Amino acid sequence: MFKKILVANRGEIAIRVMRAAKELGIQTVAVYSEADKDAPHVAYADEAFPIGPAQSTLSYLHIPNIINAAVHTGAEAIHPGYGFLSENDHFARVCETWGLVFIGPPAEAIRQMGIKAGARQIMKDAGVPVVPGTEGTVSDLDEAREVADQIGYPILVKASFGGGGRGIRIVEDAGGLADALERASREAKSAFGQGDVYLEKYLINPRHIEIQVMADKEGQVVTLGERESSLQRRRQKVLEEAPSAGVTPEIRRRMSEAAAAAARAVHYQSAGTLEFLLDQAGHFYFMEMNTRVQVEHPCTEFITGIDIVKEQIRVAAGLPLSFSQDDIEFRGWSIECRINAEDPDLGFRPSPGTVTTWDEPGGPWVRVDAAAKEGYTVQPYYDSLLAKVVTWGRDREEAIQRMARALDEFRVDGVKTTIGMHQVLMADQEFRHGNIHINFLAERFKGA
Ligand code: MV4
Repeated sequence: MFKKILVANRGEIAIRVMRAAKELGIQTVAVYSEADKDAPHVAYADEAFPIGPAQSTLSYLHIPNIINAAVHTGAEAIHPGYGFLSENDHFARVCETWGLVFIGPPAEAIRQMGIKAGARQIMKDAGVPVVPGTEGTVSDLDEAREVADQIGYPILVKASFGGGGRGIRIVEDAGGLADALERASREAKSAFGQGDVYLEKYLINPRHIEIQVMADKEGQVVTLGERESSLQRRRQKVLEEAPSAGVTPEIRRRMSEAAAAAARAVHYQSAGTLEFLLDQAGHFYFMEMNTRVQVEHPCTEFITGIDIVKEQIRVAAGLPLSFSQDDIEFRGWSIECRINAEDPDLGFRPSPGTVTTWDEPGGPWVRVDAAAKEGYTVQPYYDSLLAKVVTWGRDREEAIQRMARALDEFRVDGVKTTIGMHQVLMADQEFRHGNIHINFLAERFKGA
């Protein structure tokens, strides 16, 4: 096992990773920008190393500074967390060059899944259902017209490179196709430096379901069930849960099989997530693979009892997963609410400032992963996630009641937060019935 690892991230996920390291008896190195000298992740670490100015391109995204920190402190491996360098295959390769272990999948698996049109083809070849659409990228307007006529409108134009909803256009009819292709391609080119696009049939009000997978160097691939993350606004996830109220045991079995086949197809290692869209008829389609640990991994940890980050570190050190598929039993229900420093009255604009009151919820089956406290200043440079409140219950109803109770206990002053929005959601009848889909929040909370 490693003696010392470096965590190339900040905030709650940096602390989450260091907690796993500590339980494994591993020393931790934090890195920090000039804005983060007094940040909680720095205080938590055994040692800390500065990596540059506040702006993340010059610090948390600056590969030479991070490699230098690892070499200088004698760390043997680097955990990238989520965001920042976590899905950068170039970074994974540079780590290798310097004799550092990247705690994540092989660089080649990251690269393959980063090219969305290519990932679609790999999945198709592996027998994983994909949304009807083009074979690879669109080469010209004639081809696009032909495919679109075949699959029927509405269709989506998607950028092959990048993600996060950039470079996506809905096309209602043949008249809008040329313009959408042009705009999506231009947007992708300016955002990701690459303008390739592909077409998919546009699914109406599907659920967004993802399967957690883990794999080790011995080729063992296990699946840890699904999470539902349909509740998003402007492509930002707001609330996740595991399992999903829309997934039957039969769908779960078939989706898990598809996810395992997908992971095998790219010789996956470490933790990863296969994203699917599930339509109202119960058909599911591969959308993307996330080759990192996700924000919402605690929901899966609650219903399986598996520490996903500890397993990532084990696998990176060359050890087998500590459990097999037969050991996995799902128990109860888990919900995660993302508490952001945002102002609901200003269209959820980020609300930086200094936290003057911080009273976290506690009690049975409530987990709070946070990196804020009294006196902590929310920086404008980074994302606005303040805390994740995660609850477990024997069933969905109990997990929701417990979340409502936990949210009521949570007191934050000094910055505006999304706690109130979650309280409204917990009381919403449609949500309580589990009748949700990817457009639910936009429809239910117009302007919210
Ligand atoms: C889709 C879709 C409907 N049909 N693809 C949005 C982000 C990107 N990664 C994929 N996205 C979507 N792809 C087809 N063929 C709807 C969305 C989508 C969405 C997906 C998951 C969660 C929230 C969403 C919100 C709007 C649109």
